[in-house]
Amino acid sequence: MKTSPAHFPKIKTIAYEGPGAAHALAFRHYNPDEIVDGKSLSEHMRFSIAYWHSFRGTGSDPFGPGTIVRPWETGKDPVSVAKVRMNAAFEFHQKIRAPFWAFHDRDIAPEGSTLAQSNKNLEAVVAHAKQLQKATGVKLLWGTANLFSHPRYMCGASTNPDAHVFAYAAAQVKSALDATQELGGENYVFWGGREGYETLLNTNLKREQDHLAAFLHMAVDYAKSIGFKGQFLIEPKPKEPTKHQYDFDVASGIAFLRTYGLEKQFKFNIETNHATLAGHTFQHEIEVAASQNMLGSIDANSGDLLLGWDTDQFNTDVKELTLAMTSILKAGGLGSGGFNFDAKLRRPSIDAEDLFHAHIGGMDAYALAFKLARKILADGKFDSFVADRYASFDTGFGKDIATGKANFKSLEKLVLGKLGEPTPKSGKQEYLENLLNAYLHG
Ligand code: XUL
Ligand code: CO
Repeated sequence: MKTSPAHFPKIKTIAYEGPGAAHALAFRHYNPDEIVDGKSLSEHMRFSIAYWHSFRGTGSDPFGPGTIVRPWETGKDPVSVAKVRMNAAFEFHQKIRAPFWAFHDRDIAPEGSTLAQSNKNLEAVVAHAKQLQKATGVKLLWGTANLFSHPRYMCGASTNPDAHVFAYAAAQVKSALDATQELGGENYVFWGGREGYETLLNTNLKREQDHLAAFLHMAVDYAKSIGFKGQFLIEPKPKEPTKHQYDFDVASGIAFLRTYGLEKQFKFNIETNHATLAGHTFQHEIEVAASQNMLGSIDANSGDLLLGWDTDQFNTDVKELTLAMTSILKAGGLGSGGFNFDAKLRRPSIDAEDLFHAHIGGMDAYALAFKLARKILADGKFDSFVADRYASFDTGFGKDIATGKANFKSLEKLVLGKLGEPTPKSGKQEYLENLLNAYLHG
């Protein structure tokens, strides 16, 4: 299919040139064709581009309007503009060599004055996306519905005190699921949007959580009815836009899903900036999800700890990503998930070229982290240290504790008898931090 005229005429497909690359517009660590364990790096990383940031982001912030003006934002009506914009997006995917994309319904197609009109717009753009996917080989990592921008959702969608808003949101997600299914989406994401509260003075917390669960059950049932085989994902975030979001972090997400019998249908889409907003590290959230076999996908970005809000920056922190990668690889990878760059350009980064620099930086940092994590795991030094640290639970009375054969009385007998006082053992944190630095910096 014809996607010309080229929207990025000055930029060629980004080549892998290795760590000594002479050009800024080249990969230093991400070689999509490199084979690792019988699979290409492209297949391992499953990089995805967030449509909302890269193709709908304008650089606006609470203090001023957008700064980024794209030449492709023209056309006779909003649906035509949406299609041209999408051509630019798929050209970008090909040049940056990202095999997946992710969208909200309202990112790709304009909201109409009625739900029927919005659905019509969405269907028209989805048909266009389907052709572009076929022509380029780019696939859909996940779809989702924007249940937070329109004023009707100011008090939430499924947790809105008005059942009418719940019904509207249900109808919207029904169409978003249809769109995701039509485009072969491998996952469907629920990020809480405004599912939370500003004040308990006007909020029935229990009812809102019950309604959120009812909504998710309806989504699961509908997905089943249309034969959608993708993975459902919850994306936790502790605050912003509401003061308290119900999907606070992975641990509270697990408790919620189990409480309402949804734990078999959902995994987690973990976002770095959301983890740090919750007072956790990125790696912590991954470990908590992995510990319950609920690690699904990653929204790859970072925050700025000095700012303290969801700045959604491209992550170039190799140390943070290497630690995260060790946990992801130990968990067996992301399955149908991927690394979705839910990250946006800084407000003054107004050139089309900046979009390339941003994604090159993110992809290279993740690819390098992947390689370092593989080396760390292959060497096994940290793993054997940790295994040794818990070895007392592998034999004797420790094994009895781990296997449920011990009890307070049997243990008391041991301590009063031959065991006596335990011998303190060092946790060796500084030694381990130095070991990690040796992997990162030689
Ligand atoms: C918001 C956020 C969303 C979700 C999709 O903080 O991360 O963009 O990823 O709704
Ligand atoms: Co996100």
